[in-house]
Amino acid sequence: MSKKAYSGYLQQGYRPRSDLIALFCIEPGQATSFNEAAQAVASESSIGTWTDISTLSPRLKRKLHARVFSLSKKRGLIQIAYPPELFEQGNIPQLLSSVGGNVFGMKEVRNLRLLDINFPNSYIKSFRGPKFGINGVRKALKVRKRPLLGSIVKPKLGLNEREHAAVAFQAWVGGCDIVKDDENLSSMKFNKFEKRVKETLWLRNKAEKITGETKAYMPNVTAPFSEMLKRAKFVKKQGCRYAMVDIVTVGWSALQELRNADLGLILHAHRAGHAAFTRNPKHGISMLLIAKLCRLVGLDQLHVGAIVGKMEGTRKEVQAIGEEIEHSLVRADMKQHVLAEKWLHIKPMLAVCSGGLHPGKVPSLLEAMGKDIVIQMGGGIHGHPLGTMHGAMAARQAVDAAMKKIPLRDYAAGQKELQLALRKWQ
Ligand code: RUB
Ligand code: CA
Repeated sequence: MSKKAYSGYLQQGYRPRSDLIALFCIEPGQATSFNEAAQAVASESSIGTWTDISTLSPRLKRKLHARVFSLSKKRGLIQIAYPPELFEQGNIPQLLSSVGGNVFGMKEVRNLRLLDINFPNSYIKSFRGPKFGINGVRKALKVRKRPLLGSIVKPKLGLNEREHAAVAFQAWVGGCDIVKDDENLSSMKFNKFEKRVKETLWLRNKAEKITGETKAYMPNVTAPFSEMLKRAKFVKKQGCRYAMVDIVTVGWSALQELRNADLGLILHAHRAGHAAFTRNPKHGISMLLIAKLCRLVGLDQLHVGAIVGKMEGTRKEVQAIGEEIEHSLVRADMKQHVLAEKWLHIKPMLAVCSGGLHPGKVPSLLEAMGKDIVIQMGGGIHGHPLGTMHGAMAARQAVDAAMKKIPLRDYAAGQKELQLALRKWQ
């Protein structure tokens, strides 16, 4: 590689104005210095390549090159400023092909992690953001203060349409606000999408009548895009409030299209597969950034981790994601690798805590994440010794206890369902 080709991308002390800023953690590759690696990343993610080229005039380079303007070799952190002209408005795939593309495979870096991006106002303005956001979801479900309670029909695959609907019904009647499909349930031989949606909404209506509460179903519309859109339209026509989508496997282009179709559905984002690139703390893309992109695109609620559940994710990381998607002004926190952000017109997105939760975990979850969350339990409801309905009752009792700040053990004294749940899992 020509070291000369990657030179000229370092400008410490440069003050970004309308630039897009990316925060990376870098571990240089063999025989590469930290500064060289930083410049190689800035070059390849903006306008450069491995050798000098006659087609890149000094004038063009001056105008469009990215600048490494902050370096901390000790912490392995760099910040790069990119001229806004390098990014097409409202195009997430193009953004990631630039700052989250070739750079991850370059020999100049052994490890590279894209931690966060601060977007220029002009870029943020080119997205719609969530249609509903936290307030819109609360309004639709008529739940103002407490966390929303959700369940995932389990087993994740295997039930037929009627069995699926019956499980959802039990969860609603027991006290869940929302019931969702699991990430790998779409339209199966044994459980067809349209039939499932019809059967489940039928029992949703019945559950609403019985309980006097608003109940929601989140059918998983994940599929190749044209089919996904067809399913989302079908769902809307059937009187459903939500659609759920697997964000990583359908991809950014499909997500943008789904949001821009503006069907009036609350969009629930499941992140199955994110850990393939978010989990290694040294390499890949942070979940925080994935969450920011989902908010820009305009999904209404997103799985962010559960801290006390079955999936990886430290308390601080999950809290930082929760704050990033909820606040309109985010302050920089370099300890947590968070850049400042002004979200302008973009509404807050609701955090979904899920994965390995049961009633016993509700108070600590609420303490860590606040009450603007969806608490989802699959196993933690359907695994209740008395079955799904009692499991949902136990979960709702745990939410009520936590809202009243009464210790679960005390609250459970008068509530058989919660007592049994605590006995099994605590
Ligand atoms: C929940 C479940 C969800 C996970 C995904 O089921 O399977 O798919 O929440 O993880 P259960 P994350 O309650 O039985 O564990 O929410 O971290 O993306
Ligand atoms: Ca799941």
